[in-house]
Amino acid sequence: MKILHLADLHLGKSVEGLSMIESQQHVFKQAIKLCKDKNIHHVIISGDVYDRSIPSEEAVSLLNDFLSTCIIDEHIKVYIISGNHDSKERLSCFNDILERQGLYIDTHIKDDLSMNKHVIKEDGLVINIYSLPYIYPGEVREMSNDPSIKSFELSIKKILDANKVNKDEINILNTHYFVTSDKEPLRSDSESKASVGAIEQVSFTLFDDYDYVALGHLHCPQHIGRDTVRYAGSPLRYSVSEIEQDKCFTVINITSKEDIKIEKIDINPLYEFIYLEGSVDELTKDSVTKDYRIIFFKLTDTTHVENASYRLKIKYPHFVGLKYINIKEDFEENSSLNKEEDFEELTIEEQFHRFYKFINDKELDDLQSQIIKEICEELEGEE
Ligand SMILES: [Mn+2]
Repeated sequence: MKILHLADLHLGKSVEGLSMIESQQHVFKQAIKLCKDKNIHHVIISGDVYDRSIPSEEAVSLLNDFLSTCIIDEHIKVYIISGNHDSKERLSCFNDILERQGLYIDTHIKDDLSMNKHVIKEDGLVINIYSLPYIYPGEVREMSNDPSIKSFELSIKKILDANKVNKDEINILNTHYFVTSDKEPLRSDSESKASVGAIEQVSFTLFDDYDYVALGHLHCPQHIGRDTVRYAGSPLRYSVSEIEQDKCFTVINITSKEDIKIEKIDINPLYEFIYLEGSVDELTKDSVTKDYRIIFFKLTDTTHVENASYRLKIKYPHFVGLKYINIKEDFEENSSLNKEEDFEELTIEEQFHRFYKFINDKELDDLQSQIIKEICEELEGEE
């Protein structure tokens, strides 16, 4: 029995102004082909289906295409929970009709804290999929009338304690939280930083009763604590910090309660996401243009280059950003230069030397020093 685990689709997302919708469509095509090739009839999506609580029309239409192909054409059942980026109401409308077709979208737990449970009976196995969508501790505190619930950890423990699982059956939990072990998890800049902090950390040991924990939230595919507590990760690189991360489809292969194996299958992105390093002149020298790469430039120029973005954009249409690696960009915020006590006492020439070194992390060369000397002398002559 196989299940495809997906998460953090962030449909409708743009990366530095470039829409990811075609790339996301390309991922869905591969997902459907994978299900057909491997005879997979169940797909779990662990939250952050959309990038925003009010998704764009094209994002809604893309999800509709994917779900109808799965459910109507391929008879694949789909189990979705909401993440912190999703609107509970917008994601779960028409639920009663959809469940009859094999689409289960859970955005709430019940008032008595019980989670929705979906039972799969296949290949002689009974598998329960429990849905625990992203819920704030305050909501659980109110529902349970328990003022002691002040953290995510306590709120999740409260919910899990209210749901007794049958340990003779195979139990899967589909959820979307910042789950950690004693090892630091791999993080990305495209995760919402406001919602990934110490107060949100939940220990993987809370989920010991579940044979597989399908996680969403962190964008790097990885297991937490044990092999079967797992972030599927986002299917695409959504920020420069993810350039090095290999994105994959996670397939759960269940033979028995004791035998659950994970298979990771590479996702082929429509656009590769890479760094290119060099000066603006070097990077725009050749006539070859590489269209199918999203590029973030690390510019080696030591001064800001006029029209750099424009020149790069002409050659590299999917250019998403640049950084001058040899120039300090943050000197205004962290400037200590004019706070230096003796700075005001220096001559203009000395001040310039110090300023140049502060910005460029090196001294003026002989020719530059000579030019500055002459300019300063000229200025002094005018006074
Ligand atoms: Mn996410």
